[in-house]
Amino acid sequence: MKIDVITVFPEYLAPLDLSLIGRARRDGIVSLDVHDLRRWTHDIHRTVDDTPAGGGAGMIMRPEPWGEALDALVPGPEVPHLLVPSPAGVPFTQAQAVRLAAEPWLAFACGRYEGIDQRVLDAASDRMPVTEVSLGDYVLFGGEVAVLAIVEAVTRLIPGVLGNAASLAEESHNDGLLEAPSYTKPASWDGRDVPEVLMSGHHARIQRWRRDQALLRTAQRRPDLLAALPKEALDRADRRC
Ligand code: 6GU
Repeated sequence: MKIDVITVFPEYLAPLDLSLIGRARRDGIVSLDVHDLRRWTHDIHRTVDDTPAGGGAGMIMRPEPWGEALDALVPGPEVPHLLVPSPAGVPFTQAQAVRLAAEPWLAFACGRYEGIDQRVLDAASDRMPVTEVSLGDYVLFGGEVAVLAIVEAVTRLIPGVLGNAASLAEESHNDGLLEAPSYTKPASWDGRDVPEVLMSGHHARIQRWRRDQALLRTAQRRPDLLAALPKEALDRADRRC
């Protein structure tokens, strides 16, 4: 997968050299380039923002550097899926991460200040898919932290990036539920024991316990997820829980 990130703070993306994503890049599974938007400015101050049309607080990113950046990075005929992190975007979910993991090329446009002039996204939409995505209902200074999160969520789904593919199947959100709590050794720590069922070696009972814990957790913490489950997703034992 090819990934391009356009930002006025390239250093913010430095963590993408680390850990499993760094290894995927060195292994050639992911090719990731971070571009400084100011490369496409021409004035002495390398200006990227200006006051909002119609008035109001904050600054908006001017369209010209963005237009030049996208022209330079996307000469065609192939085009990336352009993702624009924004608190006004559609919620980023595991389902979307799964879809994006199958794409050959992603580009991220990181807005700062109060966002990017809408004409940039409208013009880009004429030649490539564009999606504004939000991490959740809170406001960050800019899109860079969202790119770190999205790139991590997407690249770990690419075959060969994660060591153990089985852990993907068993994690939170895969079946629409939050994952059950997990434990390791020692069996007793500081007066607290690992739940006895997990020490039983009884695979079916363990599976049932984990499923019940997932249902309980999801009901307590994310009733919206439970309500969204299709009816067929719950078996008879689930309903007793
Ligand atoms: Cl994707 N961007 C910004 N700037 N703020 C956010 C966000 C994204 N998601 C939640 N808050």
